[in-house]
Amino acid sequence: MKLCVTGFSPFGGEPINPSYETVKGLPDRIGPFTLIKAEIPTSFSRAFSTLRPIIEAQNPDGIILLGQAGGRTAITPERVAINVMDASRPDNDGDSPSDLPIDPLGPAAYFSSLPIKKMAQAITDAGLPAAISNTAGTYVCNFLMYRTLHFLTETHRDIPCGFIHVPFIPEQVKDKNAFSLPLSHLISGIEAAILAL
Ligand code: PCA
Repeated sequence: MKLCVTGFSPFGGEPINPSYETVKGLPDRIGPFTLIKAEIPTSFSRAFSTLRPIIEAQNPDGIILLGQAGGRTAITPERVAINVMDASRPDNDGDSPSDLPIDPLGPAAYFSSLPIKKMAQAITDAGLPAAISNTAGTYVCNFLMYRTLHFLTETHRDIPCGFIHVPFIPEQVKDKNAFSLPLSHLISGIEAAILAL
């Protein structure tokens, strides 16, 4: 079985994005899954156009999208993506949509189709902090989760798909007063979540 796991490119002046660092650090096989790894640009216009051909070419059996949520104190499976783009800072192409729908004809929201409670429990059982998040924000991460779930629905691909936000790693917080988790912990937390799928 194939599992597509993605992380984002660095944004907001950060030199790295812990979500893609985590993706790179995951083994190529986890349980029954062979991983298909990809880096997604932190860009409203290019994020889904990067992921879509991968889904079409690979027909994965599941999709886990990862992103950075600096300031969060746990690995957080997201419950829902909403049909809103409202950027508080420009994306990597300088776009900052304000109060716009992702798809004017789309539903207000899509729920994650990952077993988020089971995944959060598996991360906790691995000795790491986890919590369900009820908002993926209104920036590029929420956008990618919404667009991907919308595409899977429209193309009748009935596969589990959702988003997990990860905190900063220690290298990023030397000049900030913010929570971080070592990259090795992010990797083992996400590995535990994948095994719970
Ligand atoms: N986090 C941002 C976008 C890219 C990322 O890693 C977000 O939460 O929207």
